Amino acid sequence: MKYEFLNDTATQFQDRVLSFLKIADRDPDEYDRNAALSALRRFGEAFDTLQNDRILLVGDYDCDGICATNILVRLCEKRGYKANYYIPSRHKEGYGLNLSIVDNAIKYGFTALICLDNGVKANEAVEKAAAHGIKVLIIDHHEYDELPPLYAFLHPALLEEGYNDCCTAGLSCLLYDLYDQDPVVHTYAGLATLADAVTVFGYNRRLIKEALHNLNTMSVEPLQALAPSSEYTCYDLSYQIIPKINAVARLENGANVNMLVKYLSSSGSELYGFAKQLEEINEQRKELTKKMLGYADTELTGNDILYASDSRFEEGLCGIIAGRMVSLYQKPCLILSEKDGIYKGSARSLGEYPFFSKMLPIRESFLTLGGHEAAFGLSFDEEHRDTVLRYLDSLELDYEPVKTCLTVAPEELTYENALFIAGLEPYGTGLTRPLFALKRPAVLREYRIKNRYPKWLLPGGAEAVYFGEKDVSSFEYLIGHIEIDRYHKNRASFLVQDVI
Ligand SMILES: [Mn+2]
Repeated sequence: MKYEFLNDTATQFQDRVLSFLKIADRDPDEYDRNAALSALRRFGEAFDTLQNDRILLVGDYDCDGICATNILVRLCEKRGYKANYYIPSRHKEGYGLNLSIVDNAIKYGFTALICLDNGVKANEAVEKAAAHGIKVLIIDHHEYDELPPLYAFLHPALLEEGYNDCCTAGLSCLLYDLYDQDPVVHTYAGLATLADAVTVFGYNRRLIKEALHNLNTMSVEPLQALAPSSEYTCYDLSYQIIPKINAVARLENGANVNMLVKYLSSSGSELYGFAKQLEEINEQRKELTKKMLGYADTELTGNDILYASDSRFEEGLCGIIAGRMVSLYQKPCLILSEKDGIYKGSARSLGEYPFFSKMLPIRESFLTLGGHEAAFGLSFDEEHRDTVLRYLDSLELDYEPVKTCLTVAPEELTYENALFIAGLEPYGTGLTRPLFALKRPAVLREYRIKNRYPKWLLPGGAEAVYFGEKDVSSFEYLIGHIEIDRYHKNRASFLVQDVI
């Protein structure tokens, strides 16, 4: 990893951070609370006409899709609508609305379909439903080209600035708000906003903050049961709650994802039964991830692009494994699970390397190919295996990632500055936690955590800790984040990410 330093010691620390994050003159919380949102209102008017319909909500199996479906279930209940929901199985059916769901909707007499977090790519299924007189409504934030005529359509691209990067649960929350305010709905929308890695500005930022506030001040049991905490932060959502929700669809033999929609509306002993099950599924997911990391590490091959293919890879975990391999080897990576002559894989890029675009010259070789530069999925059959792998071997990584960091002096590692950095949360897409470079400081004392990881006590009282594997006997800079010390609440701590 290459680093670039921003050195501007003349400016005061906090101003330096604001300009480094490019929010010196842009308030990330700012958005127009009174925006007209006419696309939302039009959708609401169409939704108002469904009182005599039999509605089928078709969601997606990830956290955003599940939360959006739960929000629509709540809204339909509130309005007295007759609605059922269905989340297709990732393994048996794949993502989104398909022809067999439409056939069943026709068979069982549904008269309206609302696709949540899917639908903009399901033209054939949508057209079939419409041809049978079913009203099709879509709430989705995935990119789309051309759409067949729809009964109603809600997409962030149709909304004003500050709202135009909402995830599906965020859009569903806006719809719910047209009728009533419910903090639980806002909490789920905030959770999904973080889970879907949409930008953390404007309305998205408000939702994430509301979610944290609600979790800290009221009962939102289905989430609190997954991660008990006395003070919820984004960390709890991203690393404790969201993975447990997403784990269900990742495992082929986990559980039916539809249970999650119900879980988010459950209470009492039913809730704790579900929560226990989610806990177990997540443990299984972790166990399997560990095994797969082992396989990947021994089987990884390739030149500048790394890849591994194995029948023991669980399809739903390939993305996680690819991501870990990228950070380990600093090269783009593709992990393929092989089953009955079909290869299904998840790819993760390195930094800004346009991995997805590099696949386009051989797109004819793929059965499916979809996603974006940083992360995408693909599949191909045995017949195209050699073409694809040889093509990967031929690619050159004509790119080296550079991370920019702000230099910081040891005396600036104060509690006040750590509080300031924490006060700018939530960090995420578009506003990444600032990275600092600390020139090798004078050290008062060095300890080892678990006899292994170094911890340095610095003259100002702050501590620096490093959980990495690099040799620390000689280095020039510590690269890392400034945080509030988790154990001594009135101290700053420097969480080292790299030593150079
Ligand atoms: Mn989504």
